[in-house]
Amino acid sequence: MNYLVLNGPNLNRLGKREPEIYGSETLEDVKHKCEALVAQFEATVDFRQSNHEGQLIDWIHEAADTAVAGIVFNPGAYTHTSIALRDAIASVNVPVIEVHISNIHARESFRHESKLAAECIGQICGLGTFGYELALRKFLQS
Ligand code: CA2
Repeated sequence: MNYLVLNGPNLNRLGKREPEIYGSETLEDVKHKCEALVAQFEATVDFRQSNHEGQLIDWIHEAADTAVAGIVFNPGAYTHTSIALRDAIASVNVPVIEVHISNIHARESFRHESKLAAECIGQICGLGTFGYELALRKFLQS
């Protein structure tokens, strides 16, 4: 089985600023933890980040065409704005779990709504980077 972990805009800055909100791990640290987890199940993971909406859409389409078994998606601020990403998720037959490091419901009101969550099988937020591992574990046990 192969899984895809997608990260949206500014998440390449993880661990460099705002540790009180996002913790001190870098995205590279999260990548290594995800790789170590799936290896225990003899699965693989592609861990990617882009600051560009169109690139994220192309990767979601590619996942469908390459039989990826599940997508863990932290869409960053596109969560709250992007109908195009919502349509991309709806256009593929690949289960998606939305993950947020912070508790978006305990932050500014503009972060409370997700345009994407209704097209995902579930949403994890507020559990730090552990949310990525939880989402992968859900796929691995399916
Ligand atoms: O909590 C999350 O994972 C978010 O998806 C992170 C996004 C934010 O817009 C969402 O509302 C919630 C922001 C990602 C930017 O990451 C930073 C990392 C380090 C320093 C500053 C921003």
